[in-house]
Amino acid sequence: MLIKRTRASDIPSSEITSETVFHERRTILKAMGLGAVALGTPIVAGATSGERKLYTNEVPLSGPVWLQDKLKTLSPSLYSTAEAATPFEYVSTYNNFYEFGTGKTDPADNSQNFITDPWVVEVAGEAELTGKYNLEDIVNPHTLEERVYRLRCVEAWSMVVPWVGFSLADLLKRFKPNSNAKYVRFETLHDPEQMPAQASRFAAINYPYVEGLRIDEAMNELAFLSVGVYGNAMPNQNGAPIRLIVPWKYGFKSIKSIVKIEFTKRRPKTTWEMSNSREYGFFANVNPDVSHPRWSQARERRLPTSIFRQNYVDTLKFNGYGPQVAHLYQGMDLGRYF
Ligand SMILES: Nc1nc2c(c(=O)[nH]1)N[C@H]1C(S)=C(S)[C@@H](COP(=O)(O)O)O[C@H]1N2
Ligand SMILES: [Mo]
Repeated sequence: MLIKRTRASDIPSSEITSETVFHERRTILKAMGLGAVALGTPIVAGATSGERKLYTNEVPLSGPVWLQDKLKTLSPSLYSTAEAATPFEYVSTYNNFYEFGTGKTDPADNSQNFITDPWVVEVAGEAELTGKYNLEDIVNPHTLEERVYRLRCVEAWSMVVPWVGFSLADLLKRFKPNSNAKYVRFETLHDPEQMPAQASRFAAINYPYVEGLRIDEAMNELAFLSVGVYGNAMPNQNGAPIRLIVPWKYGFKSIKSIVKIEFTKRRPKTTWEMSNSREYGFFANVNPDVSHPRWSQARERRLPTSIFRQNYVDTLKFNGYGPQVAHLYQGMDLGRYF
């Protein structure tokens, strides 16, 4: 269940895990010797009753020092689902990141030397402020929060992931988009020396990977830029150092390892649409009533699964985020604009 929309300022202070409590919790777990053994086990340890809980995989903080400092002030979000998160070991080993290979374990296997620091993001197009910014300058003005969101892949599997990040709208507003800014286009790094699939003549899709949102979708409170999972920096295979999360849309909209954000007049051509527009649309809203041409979208396999227990659950329209986003599509034929 998604907690009803509430202004951040309305969160009772008793529900916010203070920095001190967060530190204490890490310290307590270390003292209990849980540091190593707990790897892969989500410890949802609220320090005292009434505290909202943060997920951690209980390994030392990683990433650049400025990010480690910000991670220490991570706070929970009212937009988090109360469903249990998929264990870190699945979140970080069952991935789609075609730049590193099309197999589910390829990204984890092939991205370990991927260099994500320093990292530059270009902001371009229809806005008052544009330019190239170090990742630190992109992230620093924002408070990091944990958003536990469902992620529903178009391939009909899903996970629940405790992302770390901040509101996309809050970032976009800093650049003062003008009235021509009708869409936002995102681009992944193109670096064939680091991303082996980009060097292949038989690539499954065109690179760089491109995604886009209508400006009102991008400004929706649920659209999120993520720099980590499980209280820590983003694993390379999950799209380090910064990626998009659009929880009401199929996973392919949630573009990884972003190097460019552009405000555009026209709807951008997106990677999967270009690859096969009959099967993958621009909108890609999760919808159990609109089948993929080759399979039903009515249900999904919630990870972790095993051959003995496939763990099917019903797919929800807008992935269950209808109360926050259904108004964006009022009057639209979702079967046509899939
Ligand atoms: N650049 C890039 N972004 C991408 C992809 C990709 O192949 N390349 N795969 C997408 C798909 S299909 C899904 S389901 C999610 C998977 O995110 P995860 O591996 O962190 O679960 O990333 C999306 N973002
Ligand atoms: Mo996906």
